[in-house]
Parts: sequence; structure tokens; C-alpha cells
Amino acid sequence: MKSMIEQQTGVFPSVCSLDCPDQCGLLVHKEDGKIVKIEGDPSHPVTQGAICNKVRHMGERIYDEKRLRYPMRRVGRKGDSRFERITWEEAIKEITGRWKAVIAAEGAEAILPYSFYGNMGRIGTEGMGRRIFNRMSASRLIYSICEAAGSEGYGYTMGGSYGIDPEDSVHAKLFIMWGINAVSTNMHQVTIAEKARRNGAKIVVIDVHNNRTAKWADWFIPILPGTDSALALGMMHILFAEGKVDEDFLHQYTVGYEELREHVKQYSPEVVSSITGVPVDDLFKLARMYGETESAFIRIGNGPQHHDNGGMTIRTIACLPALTGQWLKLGGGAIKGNGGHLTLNHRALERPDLMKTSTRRINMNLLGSALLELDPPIRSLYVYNSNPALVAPHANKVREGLSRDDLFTVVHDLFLTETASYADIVLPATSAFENTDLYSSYWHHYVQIQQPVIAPFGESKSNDEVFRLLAAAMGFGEEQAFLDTPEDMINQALNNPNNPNLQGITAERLMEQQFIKASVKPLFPGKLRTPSGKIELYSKTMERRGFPALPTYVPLAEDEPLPFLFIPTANHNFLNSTFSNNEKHVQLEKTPKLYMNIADASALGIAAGDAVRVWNKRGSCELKAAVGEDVLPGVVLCQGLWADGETGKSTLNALTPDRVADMGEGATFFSGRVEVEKC
Ligand SMILES: Nc1nc2c(c(=O)[nH]1)N[C@H]1C(S)=C(S)[C@@H](COP(=O)(O)OP(=O)(O)OC[C@H]3O[C@@H](n4cnc5c(=O)[nH]c(N)nc54)[C@H](O)[C@@H]3O)O[C@H]1N2
Ligand SMILES: Nc1nc2c(c(=O)[nH]1)N[C@H]1C(S)=C(S)[C@@H](COP(=O)(O)OP(=O)(O)OC[C@H]3O[C@@H](n4cnc5c(=O)[nH]c(N)nc54)[C@H](O)[C@@H]3O)O[C@H]1N2
Ligand code: SF4
Ligand SMILES: [Mo]
Repeated sequence: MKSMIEQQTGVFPSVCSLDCPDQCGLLVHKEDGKIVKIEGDPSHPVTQGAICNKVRHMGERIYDEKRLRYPMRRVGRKGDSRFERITWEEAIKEITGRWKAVIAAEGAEAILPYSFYGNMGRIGTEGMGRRIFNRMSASRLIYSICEAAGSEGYGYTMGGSYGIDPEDSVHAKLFIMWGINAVSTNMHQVTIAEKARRNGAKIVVIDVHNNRTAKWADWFIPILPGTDSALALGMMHILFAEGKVDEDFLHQYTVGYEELREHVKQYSPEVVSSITGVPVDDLFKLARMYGETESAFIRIGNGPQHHDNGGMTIRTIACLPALTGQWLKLGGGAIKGNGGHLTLNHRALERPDLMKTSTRRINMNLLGSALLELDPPIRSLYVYNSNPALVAPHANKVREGLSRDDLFTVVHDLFLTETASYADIVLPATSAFENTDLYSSYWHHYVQIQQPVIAPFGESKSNDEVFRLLAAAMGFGEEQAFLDTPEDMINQALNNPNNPNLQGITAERLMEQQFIKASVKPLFPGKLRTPSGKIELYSKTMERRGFPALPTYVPLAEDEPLPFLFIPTANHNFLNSTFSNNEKHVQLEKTPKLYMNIADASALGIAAGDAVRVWNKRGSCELKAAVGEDVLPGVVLCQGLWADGETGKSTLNALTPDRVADMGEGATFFSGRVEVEKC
């Protein structure tokens, strides 16, 4: 049979590669060898034929005239975006030549790979790339930019990234969307909630922004940023006080509920209201709603954990379902992330055993200081699947680091991103539709495969191919780890003796079936992967590590003493910075806005539509004011990681702090303070 690439016309099954929980099944329509339409796969049980606007317009990105076609070498100053065309042979020779010299002079720790999940394919992100840098014993990256703080926090309570099957949430009667803009960032959770709503379910949104998701809710509860743990503790106070807890469940499946009962007495409705800005009556209403609804589901988003106290906040919210025994009710419980259920065999995939010595680990949230301050210094940076000049905190510091003349930087991407403009060598990447790869969602329970649908664009190559060329030129090409094919690696990753959920799923079966549901069992009745095997309301591990053992409200760290807390979050039509350089998606978003409360705007003489400057000691941005009541006084908020554009003044991360959160060395994008003035 002809491969999908060879078939010039037809409809081909595929999977969305973007860093999005929905991980949709797709149908890609081709005519004369070109993608002409992308739609949701109607046979995929979660996607059910519906996909987002972003990916319906993905074709425009795949064939965007700005896409990189061949390798290039820098000819201008760093950041100037002036390059000349070179061949792949020249590129590989130059990169490995420089690496060999760096290793001879200063050791391989002077080399730092920097990557994230611009393409969620496990082979492209965690396969050959991890193997080659392990084999070289390069510095190791800590992948902490996204969910690290919340995952550690949730893990203390629940033993790992384990929640319910989102397909079961259709049976819930109450949805609490807690700090997640799901209409934009998890659309199929919204579809499922809509179905439940037709059966009488109510939808509550707790957020700092009256955004699309808040407007869709039955009840929107605005909250002051970084105070969510206080709200959850206030709910617990009322649930215990009014006898709305499930004593049997607490007794059987939790540890520390008696300590918690005493501990939450201090979080009276009045105290909590003054911390959170949520009125006392609303607090009672919410707690009673939660305590009295037979099946209540909490979808915990990224918002609350991108703060200084993010880990503790998520750890605290994660305790709520235990109080009312929700985990035993169909559709009840929570999802923060579900990655734990689909854990692959990372040792087999990434081969940490290839490392000769244990090398230093570098937090990706601190890229600026890593490049400017580390001793011994980083001499070479290799970036793929990520655009740190836009997405990493304290962007001006990152760019100062990238500007270093003595830093040899390679960027592999589909576009000449802001990061690539600082590269010495730029390599063109294939899109996900041009590769073979394995996909496992961090929300639903399906494992999926991508097989190439179209031929590589120009001279572009996949991550996997580039790392093989680099490995060969480094002299590792004949070692087995670098001979494994993508199919071998998929099977190695799926063969995880510690995860029975994946048993029987193989590359061959995926090629036949496209997606396969892992056999995930409900969490309860059962034993968790916490030290006690139970839900840890009281955590001895946390105590040992210097945290309060019980869930606690910890105020945000002190930033600069400026009037506004600045929340730069995701938008509807981009995916992080992906699409921010594609005309179609930019048109849909129009312009970067700064949402502010009318009381604050009036005091500063700012009207809707005015150009405003937002600044702090880290940097400044120019945005357009959106004035109203969508955020509380004292909060300003924007959406979308905008490309530099003409003015180069909309890099929101120029303002964000590179402090790390309380847990997981996570990012604190939403805990910075700013001043605002009319331009
Ligand atoms: N369209 C689109 N979809 C995406 C992405 C995208 O950029 N665009 N990004 C993808 C990625 S990588 C991720 S991690 C997810 C993230 O998706 P989400 O989990 O939705 O995360 P965010 O959009 O960062 O923030 C969620 C919400 O938290 C709110 N928030 C901020 N601070 C607080 C707080 O202190 N308390 C409360 N209660 N709310 C707060 C924000 O207003 C926002 O509405 O989405 C993925 N999907
Ligand atoms: N202010 C603020 N900053 C944030 C966030 C926020 O909410 N607010 N969100 C944070 C979060 S949650 C995350 S996850 C990070 C995401 O940060 P990143 O992971 O850096 O995400 P993207 O901006 O989408 O950049 C991915 C890049 O990978 C490239 N790419 C795609 N596929 C491939 C491939 O197959 N090979 C190669 N070599 N490249 C490829 C894309 O073209 C794109 O340039 O951003 C974080 N930054
Ligand atoms: S970005 Fe998310 S919602 Fe859109 S197609 Fe991809 S997985 Fe589905
Ligand atoms: Mo993320």
C-alpha cells in the first residue's frame, strides 16, 4: 500500500501536535499533495469531530511564506535576523566542530539544550534529543515552565498527576472551573460540561478575569490573584462546621483529617473574604453548593499555579474532593493533569544511563541568569520546540544572555522566531504532519500516533533526523541508542513495566487503529502513590521539606512596590507564542490589550482604547487599554504571547519575574507588579 505521503489526494487520520490537553484526533484533507483542510475526527471519542479555530487554520501556518526552508548561518549582529543560506553538511559540521572544541576546552557541561513542547510528539521531544545530550553529558534542563509547581503540589495530596477520566465528568452535576480558561484552552472539557448542563449540571468559574469561560458559566466568582488556597480553606471551614463532610471516606481514604478539621477553624468566612475579595455570602453559597451536590468535579487550571505560592495553592484545592468523598461518585473528583496515568518508560526513551557523569541541572525559568551569571559559563545553547525569547520570564534578561558574542547558539524551528534571530545557526524543522511520532494526552486517556501525511517542507528535517545527523558527526552514530528507529522508540516508550495501563499498546497497533484508550482504573477504591497510599491532607513529606504539613494560605512574595498585579495569560487564537507570527491568527486576535478596572483607569485618566505603557524595573510594554469591570481593582491582565511585531514593544514577558515558585522550581508569570501610565 502507498504511504500517506505518496497518496496525493485523500483524507488521512492524524493527531494535533500542540501543547493542549485536548490532543484531538484530526482528519487531514489533501489535494495534489497539499493540505487543503483540517477537521476533527468524528470517530475520536473525545474530539467527536470538533476542533478549535487555531488548528482549522493550521494549513496557513504550514504553508506560510515565512516558513524556514534551509539551514542558515548568521551574518548580522545577534538579534538582527540577517542570515545566509548554507547546506545541511556545513551546518552539522559547524555545530559539531564548535561542540568538540567546547568539550575539549571546558567540558560538555558548557553545552545546554533548551526545549519544551512546541510539538508534543514524545519521540521528537524526549527521544534522540535527550539521548544525544545525555551521551555528551551536557548540562541538563529542568522542564519547569508550565505545570511544575502545581504538579508537585497536587502530588503531595494525590501521589502524582492522577485525576478522573474526563469522559466520566459528563455525569457531574457541578463543575468548578478553577483558574482555567477552558473555552480557549480545553474546549472539549467545555463540550462535556455542556452535555452535563443539559442534564441539570451547574457551572461555576473561579478566576481573576471575566473571560470567555467566565461568561459561559452559570456563576462567575471573581477572586484576587494568588488567594485561591484561602478560598479553598474557607470552603473546608464551612464544610466541617456544617457537617457536610463524608466521615466514612475521610476515615478510609485520607490521613490527617482530624488535624485538618482543627486547622481550618482559623479560616473563618470573614477572614477568607478579606483575603480573597469573595463576599461572605458567596463563600457560604459556594461551600454549600459543593457540599450538597451529589457529584462535583473540579477542573484545576494553570492560572493559580503560576504564582509564588502556586504549589501550595494546588495542593490545597486538591484536598477538597476528599472532604465530601467525591472520588467515589461517578463524575466527581478533579483533574489537574492526568499525565500520570499514561506515564511512558522514560528511561528507555531518554536513556539517562548514557550520561558519563551526573551533570548540573539548569532551571529553564532562569535562562537569562543561566546565560549571564553561571560559572563555569554556558558556551553553547541548542534550542528546539521552544521560543524562550518570548515565552520565558524576564525576557530582557534572556535576550541580553542570547546577545552574548561568545555564546554559540543553534535554533531549530519552523520559523525565524524571536529566539532564532539571535542564533548563529538556524535549522529548518518539519511540521508534525511531516513526521512519525507518539502522542499521549495529559488530560484524556488516549494514546495516538502520527504518521507522515505530507513530504518535508523545503529542506526541513524533524528533530529526530537532526539529532541523528549530529550524533553521527559526534562519533556516536554506530551505538545502538542512535540506531533505534522511531518505531523502535515508540515501542520502547510504551513498554513500561511500572505502568500496566499501557499494556498491549504498540506502534503496530497504533498504526492500525490511530488511537487507543489506555486501561486506566478509577483511583478509588484503591491505593494512591503517596507514602501512606491515601490522600494526604497532612503530609509528612512536605513537613520534612520545610512546608507546612497541612494546606495553608501563603501570601504572594513581595515584588517591586508598584500598584498593579500583572497577569499575562494565554489567548484564544495563539498557542503560547505559536501562531503569533501567522497573519491569520494575528488578525483574529487584533491587538494586545491591557484589561483594567474602570476605577483604576479613571484615577489615571485612561479611557478605553488609549495606548498605555506598562512598566517595572525589568522592562516595559505598550498596549491598548480595555477598561471595564472584567478584572478587579489592583489587577491588570493581558492575553497572548505576542510576537515582537513592528514596535517590538509587546513582549509581555519583559515584565514577568524570574523568581521561582514555592514548589517544582516553577514559573511565577502572574506574581509580578507593574505601574501603568497613559502614553
Ligand atoms: N488557545 C490556547 N490554548 C492553550 C494555550 C494557549 O496559549 N492558547 N496554552 C496551552 C498550555 S501550554 C497550557 S499550560 C494550558 C493553560 O491553560 P489554562 O489552564 O487555562 O491556563 P492560563 O490560560 O495560563 O490561565 C488560566 C486562567 O487562570 C486565571 N488566573 C490567573 N491567576 C489566577 C489566580 O490567582 N487565581 C485564579 N483562580 N485564576 C487565575 C487567568 O485569568 C486564566 O483565565 O493551555 C493550553 N492551551
Ligand atoms: N507570560 C506568560 N508566559 C508564558 C505562559 C503564560 O501563560 N504567560 N505560559 C507558559 C507555558 S504554560 C508554557 S507551556 C510555555 C510554552 O513555551 P514554548 O514551549 O516555547 O511554546 P511556543 O511558544 O508554542 O513555542 C514552541 C516553538 O516550537 C516550535 N516547534 C513546533 N514544532 C516543532 C518541531 O517539531 N521541532 C522544532 N524544532 N520546533 C518546533 C514552534 O514553531 C515554536 O516556535 O510558555 C510559558 N510562558
Ligand atoms: S489545539 Fe487543542 S483544541 Fe485545538 S485541535 Fe489541537 S488539541 Fe484540539
Ligand atoms: Mo503550558
